Amino acid sequence: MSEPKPTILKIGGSVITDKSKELDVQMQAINRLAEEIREANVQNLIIVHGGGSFGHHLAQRYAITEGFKKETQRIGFSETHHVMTVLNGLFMDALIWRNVPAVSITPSSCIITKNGRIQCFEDAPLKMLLKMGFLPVLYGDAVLDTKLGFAILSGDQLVSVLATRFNAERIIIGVDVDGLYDVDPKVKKTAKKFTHLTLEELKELQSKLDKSTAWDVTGGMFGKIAELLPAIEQGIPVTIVNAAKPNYIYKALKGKKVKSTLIEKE
Ligand code: IP8
Repeated sequence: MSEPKPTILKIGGSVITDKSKELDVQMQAINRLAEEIREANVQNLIIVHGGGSFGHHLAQRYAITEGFKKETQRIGFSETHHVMTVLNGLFMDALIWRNVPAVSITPSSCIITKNGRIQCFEDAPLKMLLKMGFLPVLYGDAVLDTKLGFAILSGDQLVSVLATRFNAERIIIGVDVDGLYDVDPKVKKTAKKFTHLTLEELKELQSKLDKSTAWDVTGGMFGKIAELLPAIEQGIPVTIVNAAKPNYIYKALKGKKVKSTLIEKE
């Protein structure tokens, strides 16, 4: 019998934290999302969340993405990883208190990167958790790197690797806007949202997408999309949906109609 195909849900750091303020958690959003995830009750679900104002500020302050260059960065690596475990703990609390059998997987304990790209990933515990009906939860993290000493692993790279490795059924990306736009809709009111894109259309668009966002060391919307290309190429559909709006994630998980952008291979 073939392995069941998982659904991969990414919750952006901009939804569960206020990215403009350091270490500012949005507990209301975390609780609401935990409720929606419980209600949707999707089997074979894997969740990945981002760093928001927990990981990104510290990663930037200590230049963690540049790798280990000076002694003062050592405590910075520890701090960046630690605050991610704190944010993850708050998310886990919200899920487990609602009777969701979620189990946290610490990326820095099972993944090593090479120049920022995943080189080795011990995924046996994750596979077994899924098999046993648990909901594994991972996150963007500060990880060890064979070339740089250490690096930042974005939740989006993790999503893409999980999806391609486990041949996911679908990917749902929860962000703080209604989908993928031609320009940043928070800056330009006239921004145009895409409802459906093929891989070819997406590639054409890529050069025009928003390349950076303040406080995001892993590349904002542009980085997100670039990371997802291998999964889309493998035929895994990606839905980009607003996780900051009540019930959008619930509807996306249930496969119901919701304002979003769907990206498919063809
Ligand atoms: O928010 C980055 O993960 P992302 C995590 O998914 C850190 O890009 C530690 C900055």
